[in-house]
Amino acid sequence: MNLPSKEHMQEIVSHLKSADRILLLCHVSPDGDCIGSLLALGRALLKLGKDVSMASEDRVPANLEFLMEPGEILRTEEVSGSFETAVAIDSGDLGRLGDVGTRLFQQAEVKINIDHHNSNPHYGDLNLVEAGRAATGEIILELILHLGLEIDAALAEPLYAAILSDTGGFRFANTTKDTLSKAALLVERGARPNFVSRQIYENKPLGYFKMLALAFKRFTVVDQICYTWITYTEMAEFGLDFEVSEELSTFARMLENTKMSLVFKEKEEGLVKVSLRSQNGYDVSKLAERFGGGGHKQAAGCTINASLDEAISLVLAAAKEVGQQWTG
Ligand SMILES: [Mn+2]
Repeated sequence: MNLPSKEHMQEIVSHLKSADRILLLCHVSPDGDCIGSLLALGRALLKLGKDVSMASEDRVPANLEFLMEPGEILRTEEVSGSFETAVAIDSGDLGRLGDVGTRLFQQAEVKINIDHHNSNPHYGDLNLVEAGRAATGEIILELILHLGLEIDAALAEPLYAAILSDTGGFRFANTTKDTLSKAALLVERGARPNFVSRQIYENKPLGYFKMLALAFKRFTVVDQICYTWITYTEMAEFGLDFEVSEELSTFARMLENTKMSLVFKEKEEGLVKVSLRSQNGYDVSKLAERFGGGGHKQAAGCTINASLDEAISLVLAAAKEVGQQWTG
């Protein structure tokens, strides 16, 4: 594989080679990209003999637990000691690290920011931000190769999971020839495509299908905008963790003749997470930014402190206004 030689890449490589105590952090509501990237980089640095801690502010979702050894990823509140280097992974802004995560990051002498979000404000001392990448996992793969390490199965599988997750199973517009050739390399090195897909996308409890059925029944289309919602009490009745509701957006974006989809997920009373998805290259990250969120052009999110009804009418009104300006 040919490796683009980049100044910031080289700086980070030489810093990591000389660093000793390294803390790796992923974002709140961790997804396959950040967990896979975190594990791969953490394991790579352990191979180099570094003292590495990996931490997540929130619990690792059940469908990603197969990637890790028990206890391999700490909760940020369990992290102790000081770190000379902290690496933020897949976090579009500093706050995405969570309250404890942000504090740990800021306490480190050297702060490294590795990400692929367009809106990333380069909050690290060293930044490796490549918005053109489908997944942070792609950047981490290159970083590991630049560190001079071989990719074995223990590195390949989490990286494969990272790329699979952020391309929606190699279906989203960010899937490129380079993405697929990286995935092919990872399979060659021991990643198991069918096993990983089954763990991440299938293997669901019955309550998952009941939740989908309810949310599907609520699909409403106005001005080519599809929206639906689920409440926290419903999620509890179905025996599901909040994170599982994230997957609703994967389905909402499948609807024909729509410009965008909005999924309103009530996390608790008065707190609603909104997932925004668009088709045909429309930019929903701008819409999310209006509500203090952000993300990618075709996939973004925001959190609103309001009742479910209020959040729906607020975001829907803004979406209608933005949607009217979209042609194509
Ligand atoms: Mn990502």
